[in-house]
Amino acid sequence: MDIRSIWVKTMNVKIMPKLILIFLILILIAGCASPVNLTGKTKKFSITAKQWSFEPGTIRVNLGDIVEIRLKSIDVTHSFILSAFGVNEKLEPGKEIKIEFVADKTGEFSFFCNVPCGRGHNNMNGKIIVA
Ligand SMILES: [Cu+2]
Repeated sequence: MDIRSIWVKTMNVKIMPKLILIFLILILIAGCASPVNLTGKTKKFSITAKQWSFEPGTIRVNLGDIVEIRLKSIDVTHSFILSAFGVNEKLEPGKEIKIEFVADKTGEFSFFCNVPCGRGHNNMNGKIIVA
């Protein structure tokens, strides 16, 4: 038996149990990350974008709700970015857009406009609270 095969055997004995343990822990973590229970409710909102705010600026839903939001701008082009739920919509004046997503995590998630729309653009944001 040469030195290399001894080394390979030793490493297998040392490393394999650790790899198996890591594998089992990963399976356990995956099992705990269970999907959110849906409430079966659809919460509907209408949000108006205007220089330089969203009205309403805060909306509240429950974990597991389906959230439906109708969005429109009543003056210039804005956008509605809600990254936490993969929403990125441009809001052309006068056109209504409907978005829908599942509130599948709790917390406060901000939304904002990323189209430079004038003096108050940087303060044009709001939040969704999922509890
Ligand atoms: Cu803007």
